[in-house]
Amino acid sequence: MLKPVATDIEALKIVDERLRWLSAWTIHNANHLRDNPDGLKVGGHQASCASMTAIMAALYFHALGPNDRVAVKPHAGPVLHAIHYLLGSQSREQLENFRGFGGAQSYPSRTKDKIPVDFSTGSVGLGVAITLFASLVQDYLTARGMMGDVDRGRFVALIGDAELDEGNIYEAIIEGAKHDVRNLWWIIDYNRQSLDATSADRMFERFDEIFRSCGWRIVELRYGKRLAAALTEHPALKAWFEQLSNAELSALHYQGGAAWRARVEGALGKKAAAFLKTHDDAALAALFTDLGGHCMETLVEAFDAAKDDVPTLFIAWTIKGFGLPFAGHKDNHSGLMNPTQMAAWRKSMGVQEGEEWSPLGGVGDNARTGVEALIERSRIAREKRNRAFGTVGVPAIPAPAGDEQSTQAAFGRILLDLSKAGGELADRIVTTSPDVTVSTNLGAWVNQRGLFRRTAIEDIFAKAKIASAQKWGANNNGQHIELGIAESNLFLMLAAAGLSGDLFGQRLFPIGTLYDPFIARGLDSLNYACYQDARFLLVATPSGITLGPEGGAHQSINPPLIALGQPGLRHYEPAFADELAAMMEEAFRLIDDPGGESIYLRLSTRSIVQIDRPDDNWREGALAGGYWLREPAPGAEAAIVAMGAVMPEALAAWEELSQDVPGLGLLAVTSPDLLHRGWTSAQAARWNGDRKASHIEQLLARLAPNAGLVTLADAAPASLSWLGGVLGQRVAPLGVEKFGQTGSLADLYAAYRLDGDAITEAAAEILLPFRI
Ligand SMILES: Cc1ncc(C[n+]2csc(CCOP(=O)(O)OP(=O)(O)O)c2C)c(N)n1
Ligand SMILES: [Mg+2]
Repeated sequence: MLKPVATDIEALKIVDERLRWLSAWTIHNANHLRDNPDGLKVGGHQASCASMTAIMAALYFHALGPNDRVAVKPHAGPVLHAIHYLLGSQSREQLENFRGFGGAQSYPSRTKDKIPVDFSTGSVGLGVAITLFASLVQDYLTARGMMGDVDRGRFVALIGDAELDEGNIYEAIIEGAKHDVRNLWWIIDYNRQSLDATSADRMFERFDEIFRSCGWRIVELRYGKRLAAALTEHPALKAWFEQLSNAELSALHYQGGAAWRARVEGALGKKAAAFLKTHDDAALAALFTDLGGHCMETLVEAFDAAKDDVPTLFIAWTIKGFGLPFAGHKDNHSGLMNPTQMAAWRKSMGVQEGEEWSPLGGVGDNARTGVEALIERSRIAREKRNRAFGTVGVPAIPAPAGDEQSTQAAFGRILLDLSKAGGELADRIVTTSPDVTVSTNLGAWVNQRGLFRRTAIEDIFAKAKIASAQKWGANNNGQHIELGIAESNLFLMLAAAGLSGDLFGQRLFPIGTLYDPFIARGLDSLNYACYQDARFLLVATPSGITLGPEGGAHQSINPPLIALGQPGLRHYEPAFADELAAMMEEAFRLIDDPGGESIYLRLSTRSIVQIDRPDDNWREGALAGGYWLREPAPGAEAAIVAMGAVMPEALAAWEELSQDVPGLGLLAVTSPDLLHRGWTSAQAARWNGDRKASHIEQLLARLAPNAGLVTLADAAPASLSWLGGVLGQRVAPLGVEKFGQTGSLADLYAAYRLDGDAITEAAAEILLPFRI
C-alpha cells in the first residue's frame, strides 16, 4: 500500500509511479491487447519512458510555469500523453489508440496530437536545438516590444543521452553563445544507453566542458539523497562505485541485489562487511538505483535552484527501464513487458484487473487528496494565456523596374522597397542567413533595418569612416538575425521564428537566404521545420550551373526534386522579376494563412531581358505553377516547356523553331511542385465526384493528344520530364545530370545541353520519334 501523502514530494513520487505505469500500459495495450490486423510490430519504448518519468513529474507537476515550452525526447511521447491524461487534457480513447490511426502519435506531434505539444520531435537532436532558437525569437520579440515580460518563459529540452552525438546540437550552442541566449534548461536523461548499446564512458566527461565553454551552467544530478548519504559514509564504496563503467553499471542494475552484493564483496572484502550486513539484497538494489534522475527531492531542489536565466544543462543520472524487469539491459530499447510481468506489476500497486486505465489506480484514500490537489495546482499553473493572433494585411508588391534583371537582384530590391514603404508587414519580417547575407542580396535590407543584437554593437568600420556598402550597426531593434555558416541552424531558426504565432501569439514573416546547393546541408532540419507547420520564406540563390564561373561545388542540381517531394513547402522558380514579386506577395499570404504553407524560391544571378506583358493574365497561372508564355495553336504538335533562368534560351529556340513547327507553344513552368500536386489531387477528387481538370491538364490539353514536349530546366531533368505522364504526351527532357564545373554560360549550356542546339535536337527527337 502506498503511504499517506505527507508532502508534495510524496505526491510527486506517486505521480512519477502513475506516469511510469500509464505510459507502459499505453504501450502494452497497443502491442498486446488491441487488435493488430496487419501483424506488424506496433512498438513503443517502455524503457525510455521509465527512464524519465520522475524528471517529467518534477517538471510538469512542480517546476514549469505557464509560459514554459518543452521539447520532449521523442520516445518519451507516451509519458507526455500520460501527463495530460492525469491533468485531464488527454482522453482514454486517444491513449487506447496510441500508434493507431488518429490516435496519440508515437512521437510528440504539434499538428497531429490532440494535446498541446510545444515542439514536435522524432529526429533526435532537432527538438533539442529548436528550443534554443525559440528562446532567441522570444528575445527578439521582447526587444522589439512585441511581447511583454509577463509572457516570457523558459525553453526546456528533455534529451536522451545518445542524442548528444548529433552534431546539430553543437552547431546550435555555438550560435546560441554568440547571441547570449538564455532561459534554457536542457535536461539529459543520462541512462548511459542508446538504441544499440551502452554509451561510451570517456566522452561523457567532455560534454560538460563543451557546454561550459559555450556559457552554460552544468548541474550534475548523479546521486539521489539516500545513495549520496551512503557513499559519503563509505568512501571506499564511493571510490569503487565511481570507477564502474557504463556497461558494468547497466549490467548490475539489470542483475539486481545479489549481483551488487557479490561485486561489492569481491571488490572491497572486509571493508564492506558492515555495510553489506545492514542491507539485504532488495535494499542494496534500491540503494544503488537511487540515482539523481529518479530522486524527487534531488530533482525538485535542482530545478528550484536554477530559476535565473542562465542556460543550464542538467545531467540527470538514470536507469533505462527504471523499475521494470529489463532495467539496465543493453537490449531494452524496444523491450516490451509481457502480460505476466504487467499483471504482476499491476497487482503490486493494488490495481484491480479492469482498472488499468484508472488515472490514480491503487492510490489510497489518504494519499489521493494530496495527489489530486497537486494535479489541480499543476493544471492551473500550466494553463496557457490566450495566444490568439490575427492575420496581417499583405499589400500588393510591385515588380521592381528594369529592362534587364536577375531574380536574385530583384529579390533584394523588393525587400528594400518594402522596407522603405514601411508598414506592418515590413515590421514583422525578420531575415536571417548563414553568413551569406551579402551574397544573397539581403545587404540593402539590412542597411535599412539593421542587425538584431540584444546588446548593441557599434559598427567599428563606420565609426572609423572606412567606406563600405554594408552599414550594419547592431542593436535590439534590428530585423536581421545573423547566423554563422551552419545551414541546419538556419532551418531551425526559421522553424522557431515560423512558429512565433503559436508560441508567442505574434506572427513573424521569417525570410532565410542561402545558396541553393546548401539546402542539402540542413535538409533534415528543413523537413523538421515543415513537419511542424512552421511558416517561412526560404530564398535559395544562386542556383544551377547558371552560376557559371563559380563552379561545380556551388552549382545546385536536385533541389527542385527535393521540393517536389517535400510536404509543407511550395517551390516557385521565377524567370522574371514580375513573377518574383507576385510570388513574394503570395508567399507572405501563405505564411499568414492558417491553411497555408512555407515557400521556397529558387533564384538566379543571371540578368535576363524582362518580358513585355500586354496584360496581367499570366499572373494567376504563374502562381498556380505555369502559364503559356507563347500560346500554342489549338492542337499544336509540340511545345517547349521551360523553367527559370534558362528562359532566354527557350524564347530564342521558340522564335527559331516556330518557323518550322507551326503553332509551337512555350510553357513557362513556375512550380513543378504545384503542378504535380494539382494533378494528383484532381485525380483523387474525380473519384469523389468533382470532375475538374487540374491546371497542368488544362494547359497541356491545348496541344494535340500525341504532341511532344521539350522540357528545359537548369536542374535535374526529372523535375519536368514527368509532365509527359499527365496526358500521355512524348517528352524530350533537357537538364543537368552531371556535376557542374566552371565556365561561361555559353560553354556550360553547350556542354550540359541547355542551349539552342540541344533544344532543336530535342524537338527533332519528339517530332521524328526514334523507333526501336
Ligand atoms: C536522427 C535519428 N536517428 C536515429 C533515430 C533512431 N533512434 C531513436 S531513439 C535512438 C537512441 C536513443 O538513445 P537515447 O537518446 O540515449 O535515448 P534513451 O532511449 O536511452 O532514453 C535512436 C538511434 C532517430 N529517432 N533519429
Ligand atoms: Mg539513453
